[in-house]
Amino acid sequence: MNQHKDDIAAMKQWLDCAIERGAVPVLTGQNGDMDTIGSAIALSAIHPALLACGIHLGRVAKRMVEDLNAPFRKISSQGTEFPEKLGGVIVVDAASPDQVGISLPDVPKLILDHHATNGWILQKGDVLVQWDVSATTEMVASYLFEHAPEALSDSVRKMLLAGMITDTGRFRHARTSSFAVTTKLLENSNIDYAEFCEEIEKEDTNPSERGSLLRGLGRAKHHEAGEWSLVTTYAGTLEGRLASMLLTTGCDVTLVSRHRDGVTRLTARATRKSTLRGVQLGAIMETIAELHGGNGGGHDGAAGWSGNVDRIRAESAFIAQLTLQKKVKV
Ligand SMILES: [Mn+2]
Repeated sequence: MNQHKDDIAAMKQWLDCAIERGAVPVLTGQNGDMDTIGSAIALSAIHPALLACGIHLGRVAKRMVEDLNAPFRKISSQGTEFPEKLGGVIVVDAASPDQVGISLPDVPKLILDHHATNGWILQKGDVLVQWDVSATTEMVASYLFEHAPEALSDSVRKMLLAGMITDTGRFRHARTSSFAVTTKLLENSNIDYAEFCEEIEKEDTNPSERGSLLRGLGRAKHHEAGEWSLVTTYAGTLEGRLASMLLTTGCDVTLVSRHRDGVTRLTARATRKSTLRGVQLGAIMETIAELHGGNGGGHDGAAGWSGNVDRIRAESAFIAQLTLQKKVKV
């Protein structure tokens, strides 16, 4: 696509200038999922001035970083000191500044994102690259193929693949372009795809987490939300996994909520069939943030919100918004 070609050129230009000016931290989204971490680490491989950093590593990402001994710096949400000579910052896979979890320094930014909704406000010198693709690692891979093929070691390829595999739900909702990029990542590598998939899927829950998942399943309730079939429940941990598990019951949408220390968090998932027919979870979460405060957004099929209203009210707000989304004939 021509737009993508222009974006890659804009990235190249931004990166060349930033690297000349000084150090360039590559900041990850605060959920620390495999897509954001894999994107940051892979992009950082193009030049020593770049370093992947963020406030949190999710479960899969933590294991991958440890296994591959990948360079990643954990920073704290407050009082992070950046190098004095900062060339700029890159933010990967975060739909808005508050999804990074730290206050960003006032330097030129390069933002790479694939969310349907976004809350970035650009200043002079900033570049936002937003593609309608399944994973941010797909964007980073496209850049590396073009401008830094020497950086594509097996470890870097694995980081990119892992982001793709997790963000597409093991390719269940991958766009066509994801397959082409994946093929290119596997070609000329020593990666055994099936073995690598198993490695990523190795689910290592502890007994207390398994208990929490099972209780979450036990509490699940079915609702008719307008034209959509919705299953809701609440759980104290692993909400994303629980939401995905519930989707296999055959409903259209699932919602898992949790309340801890005065903060309610909503995690929703929808089937591809329902997003094709009009479900837009990211838009629902954004609306909840407008109506009830807090932060919300994401993709059509996977989104979240967190804020200060109680769990029941947040859940009702979600059901009300989902009810408003009309089913379109396809
Ligand atoms: Mn992503």
